[in-house]
Amino acid sequence: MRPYPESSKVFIRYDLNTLHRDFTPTKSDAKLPRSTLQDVINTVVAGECENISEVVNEALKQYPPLEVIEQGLINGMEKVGHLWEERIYYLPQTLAASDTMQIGLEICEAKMGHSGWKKAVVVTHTAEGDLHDLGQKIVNALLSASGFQVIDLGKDVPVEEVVAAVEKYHPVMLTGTAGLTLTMNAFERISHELSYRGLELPFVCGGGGGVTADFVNSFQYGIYGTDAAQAPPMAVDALTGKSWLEIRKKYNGI
Ligand code: B12
Repeated sequence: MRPYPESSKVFIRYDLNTLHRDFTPTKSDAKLPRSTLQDVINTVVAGECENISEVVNEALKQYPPLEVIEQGLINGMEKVGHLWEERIYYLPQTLAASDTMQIGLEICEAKMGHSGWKKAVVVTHTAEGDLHDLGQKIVNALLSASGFQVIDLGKDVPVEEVVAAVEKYHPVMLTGTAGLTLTMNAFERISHELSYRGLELPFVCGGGGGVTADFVNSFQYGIYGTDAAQAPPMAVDALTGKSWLEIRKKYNGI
């Protein structure tokens, strides 16, 4: 029987290798010496869950946890965000990178003893009756990478549960994803409930099926998101005091 070839030569990362980028520091990173932080960045970008504990622990010997989070993990995930926007990375690479970042975050947070470095809370969900949660997972990954605390309610979330989460966590923004024309009406029901309870906040909805700008803009607080990559800048707008109407105008033009 022929022996198996060495695995590193079997699995070639054409996505990364053909880019001729090794994720060495960019201009904005120039102040960073080639360091363990760079290893953290590279490990996140490559989505190497199996290696992240070791490189993060190495980095923690040199840098405080907050720096490992901001300069290493988030920096790496920001690069993944760009690769996603450029359509170089697809779902599997993005989710692998996000999982890798999460493992690193947990190690750093355990060392800090808290997760108080987060900017603000965003609640995300996939509509009641709907299992199409891949868009939401990307939204979660990109928001966490940008320093937001994501309350991930998951998929097929009843309307009342979404409203209760807004009441409980006071997020700066709520997001909804739906893949089915049949389920997207839950967004409208959520909007009515929020309005009834005086809970005013940007409610950014995206997805497939019939989820269109016309539909989302037809209910109060609704802002249409075409791409998960819009979620972090929208949340930053909300955090810096822009109203849902201002954010809607900026992104949907009405
Ligand atoms: C994968 C898939 C499934 C998987 C879902 C797995 C999962 N964990 O998500 C499974 C197998 C479970 C599934 C089941 C069904 N599916 Co299906 N599915 C798909 C498929 C092939 C891909 C959807 C997808 O994940 N796209 C990729 C993600 C990343 O895209 P996305 O969610 O739209 O997110 C992007 C944007 O919309 C945006 N976005 C999304 N949310 C948000 C939020 C914010 C804040 C922002 C800013 C942006 C944003 O950002 C993302 C990109 O960056 C589509 C067909 C297609 N090619 O689209 C059919 C499709 C959605 N499914 C369909 C159907 C009919 C079904 C079933 C009813 C089939 C059946 N008879 O059982 C069931 C329903 C199950 C249920 N109750 O939900 C139809 C829907 C038709 C319609 N108009 O309603 C489609 C369109 C297929 C078709 N052409 O008929 N499906």
